[in-house]
Amino acid sequence: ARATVYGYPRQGRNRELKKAVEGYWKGRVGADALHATAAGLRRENWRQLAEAGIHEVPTGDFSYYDHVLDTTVMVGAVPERHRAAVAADPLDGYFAMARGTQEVAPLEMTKWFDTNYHYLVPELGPDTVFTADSSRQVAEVREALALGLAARPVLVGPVTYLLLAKPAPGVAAGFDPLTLLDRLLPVYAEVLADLRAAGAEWVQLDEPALVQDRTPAELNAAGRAYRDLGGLEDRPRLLVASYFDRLGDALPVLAKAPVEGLALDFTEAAAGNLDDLAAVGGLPGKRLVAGVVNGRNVWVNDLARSLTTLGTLLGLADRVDVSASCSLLHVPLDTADERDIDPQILRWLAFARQKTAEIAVLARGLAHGTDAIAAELAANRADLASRADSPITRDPAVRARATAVTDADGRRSLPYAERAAAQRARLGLPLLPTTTIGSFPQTAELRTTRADLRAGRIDGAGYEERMRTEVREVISFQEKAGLDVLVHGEPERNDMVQYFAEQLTGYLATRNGWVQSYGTRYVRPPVLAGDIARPEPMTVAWTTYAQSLTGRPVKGMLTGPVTMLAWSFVRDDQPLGETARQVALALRDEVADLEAAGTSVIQVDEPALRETLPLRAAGHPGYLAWATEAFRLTTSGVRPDTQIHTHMCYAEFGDVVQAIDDLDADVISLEAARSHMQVARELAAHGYPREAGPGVYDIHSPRVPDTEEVAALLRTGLEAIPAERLWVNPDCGLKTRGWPETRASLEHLVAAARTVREELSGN
Ligand code: THG
Ligand code: ZN
Repeated sequence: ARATVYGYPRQGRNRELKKAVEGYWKGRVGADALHATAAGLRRENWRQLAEAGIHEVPTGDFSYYDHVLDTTVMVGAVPERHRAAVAADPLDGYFAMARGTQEVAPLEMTKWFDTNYHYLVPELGPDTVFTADSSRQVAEVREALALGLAARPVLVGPVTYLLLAKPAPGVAAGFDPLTLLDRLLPVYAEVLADLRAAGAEWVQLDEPALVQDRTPAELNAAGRAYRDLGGLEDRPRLLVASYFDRLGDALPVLAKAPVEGLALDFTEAAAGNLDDLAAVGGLPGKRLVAGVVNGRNVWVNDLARSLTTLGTLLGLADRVDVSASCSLLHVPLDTADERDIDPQILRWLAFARQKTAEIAVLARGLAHGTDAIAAELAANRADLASRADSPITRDPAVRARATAVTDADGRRSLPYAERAAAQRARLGLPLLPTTTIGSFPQTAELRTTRADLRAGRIDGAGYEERMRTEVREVISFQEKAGLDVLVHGEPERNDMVQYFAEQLTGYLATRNGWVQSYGTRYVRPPVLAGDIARPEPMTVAWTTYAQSLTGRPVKGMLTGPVTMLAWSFVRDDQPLGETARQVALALRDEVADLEAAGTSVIQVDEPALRETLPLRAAGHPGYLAWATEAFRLTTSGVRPDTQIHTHMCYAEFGDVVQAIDDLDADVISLEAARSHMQVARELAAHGYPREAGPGVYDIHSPRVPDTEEVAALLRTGLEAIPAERLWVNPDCGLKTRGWPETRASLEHLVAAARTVREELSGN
């Protein structure tokens, strides 16, 4: 048995790649220096992999920005509007596709399956002409071979590439990119021939799109693709890889295809693959790469259990190799950098570097028997036992409280109509009340202040005073602008998940646990490691300070339990719903403390509710049940006259509108400006009975909308939502914006609300 992985974190230990790429954008780093940094990072990754005992290393998984964009370049599907830039300079053209320029818009970005990685969406149409450019892939194979390593290029497979694409601008929305398969396959054939010539024995084609619900036509296309590619004479051996879920109906299709290997996910997320594989009679004559180490979570593997799975698989394929379930791109690099985490707890965690070691051990165990890895197995058993027995993972008080939760805890004491009357009486807001989503610009000065605190250049008291100054300015601006429901602006928060994770027991924040979110942007997802408790209030002091400065209501701002889970690494030793319930109970206490301190409006954000939907429809009801329960548990303990708001960032939420209704929030704000209030119509069509603020200006761009433009959107909104239930707010938080455009846009927003109020009262 051999050990392998499908991909490794690209950024480098100190995010050297981010620095080099951003330096290149600013003109501070030349192209040669950027290429040299990148080559050095690839070499270091391969060295680490080889040293850890990985026999076959991936190539082509590295990227300056995104591997799907790299695939777009490889198949020559550069959008019309970017062709001139790419022709003038391929590297600058590449970044123009990723980020846009003054003149042209970038490719759209969206989530890579249900991970927190975002890729650039290919734009295709009936006129798309594909041409092969294997240069980058070939060069990386040569680099790895030159180091004496067995190199396996990893490509996005042709079926997944097309299934992830969307119709190019100007192409009919009904255009199905999969109709381009016959044009795309010859290009893949050419790349495969080039890779073989470069010395690659195997090539991996990633087809994660096949783990989603697929139509018979799509499955047929997959069958045809691999019959064609498998039938080529001049090609390396082909390994078709799947991950994130079971292959289901696609398994028999690929098992029959004339390819030499399949890679399957054997973690819990893909439960069913093992039985399905047995049911199709295994993969006689083929290589099976078994993803037994979870590639997207951070827990140490249960080595004994993985060996049992691997042992079962031995009878089902010609040859069984060991891997992670997916690319290690989705986990941080190395636990060795986490000096703030208790060393005992750190032993429960495995980042990319530790996972490669686990894979190598499992491959040795599979090849030579458990005696060959007895020491590793014993140490692993001890680590797993210490986690299972730890008071951190078993807090009796937290567990007793979670067990005692009743349905009544998730229900407001009065129905919406009566709450709305009580809230109207308490808040005394005008028709079409104006508010913002929560954050105000995170200026360079604020970030520097935070860095000063970390570096010890200022103390806690100095930091808090600077933050209070910012809150005073934010409140004063909102009063002058004439907003109705104010916010404190969140200057003290780094990240909307990490900020809370740092204050909750059972949650671990990392120092250097960076994971790529998109391009050069990274997040440090905290780890839900133990039972969750809130030792003391987290936000009350900031909100009450802001409230002390104004007579208008100041909204309390919290991140909801679903988003807390979605943007963290979750426990794998209990159902997600149980973890969500613990987080919800901690947040429920925060809500209660805010209310007791006099807060009349509390917003619980759930931007991740829609994006966390499971990949297959069969998983949706179970997910939505625990997600809704957790949100309601967080928010239902309040008095009828306390108004609960929520916010979601995604415009496409048609498939979760019932769940949004089930949240029973009094007010919801949603992204809507770019779709001209489409969500307002969707809410109306659903019969949504409560208040809503479809965003009236797009905060993703520095453009300032004028008053009449905002007023026009409000009038459109009023066609779907009655004036008594319509709020006026931007699309999303303002933390990425500058002050000048924020000031002007909000002044126009308030003016537009006043104009439309007058129109309503004039009638
Ligand atoms: N927080 C967390 N996860 C998220 C988001 C978030 N996932 C989805 C979405 N938002 C991703 N968006 C971003 C936007 C900006 C950045 C990262 C992800 C970003 N990162 C800084 C960087 O790489 O320079 C680092 C930020 C830091 O210092 O923490 O700008 O909002 N958890
Ligand atoms: Zn948002």
